[in-house]
Amino acid sequence: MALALPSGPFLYPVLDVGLLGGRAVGTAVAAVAAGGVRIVQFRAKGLPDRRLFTLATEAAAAAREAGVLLVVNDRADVARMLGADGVHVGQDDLPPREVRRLLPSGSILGLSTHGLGQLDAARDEPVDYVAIGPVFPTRTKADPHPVVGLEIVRRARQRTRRPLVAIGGITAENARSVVEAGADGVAVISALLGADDLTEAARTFQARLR
Ligand code: 3NM
Repeated sequence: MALALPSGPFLYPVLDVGLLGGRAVGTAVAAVAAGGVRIVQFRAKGLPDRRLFTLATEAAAAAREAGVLLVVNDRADVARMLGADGVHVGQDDLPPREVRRLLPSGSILGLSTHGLGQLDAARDEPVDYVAIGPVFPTRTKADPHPVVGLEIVRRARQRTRRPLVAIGGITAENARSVVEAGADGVAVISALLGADDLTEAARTFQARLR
């Protein structure tokens, strides 16, 4: 059975293990789940594989326990080993078509895009959602693409019927504008992980989305 993305505007925390501020990744998964989140992404860049695998295992156990969907950034191999619910790939990662072949049927596959050209190019890719960003300036990515802004989110909405996830600089304050521009979901790193209370931050975010 195909796994379904959350319905209605959804918050999609990207749990970057380099930015957890001393929290264990499993604790972070449980905390956002307690705040009502239905889907999380595990992201680890630049770690040795064995360490990445250990952390991803923790995240997967916590996600299963909390009943939230777990998407693994980039690493289809790790997602498969852990029986995760999906994979998110970027433009420079393995091609979605090949990743799809590695995953159990029904898995969630997402693809990052950074403008309308890439969005159009993704039309025939076997993905379940497309992400677009950065919508606003972000300091989280070392070398971010140019900001696309809300207008590109609006135009992206008109060009695809696929679920659209916006990312980059999204906060509880601006999240509503992103949904009004047409995003189905908002993927967020620093505005969540920078909060002292992740559960409360997730709740506040979601209240603003609805
Ligand atoms: N991808 P924050 S922007 C991981 O544009 C990532 O595809 C982006 O972090 C893209 O919520 C980004 O802290 C960073 O701005 C998002």
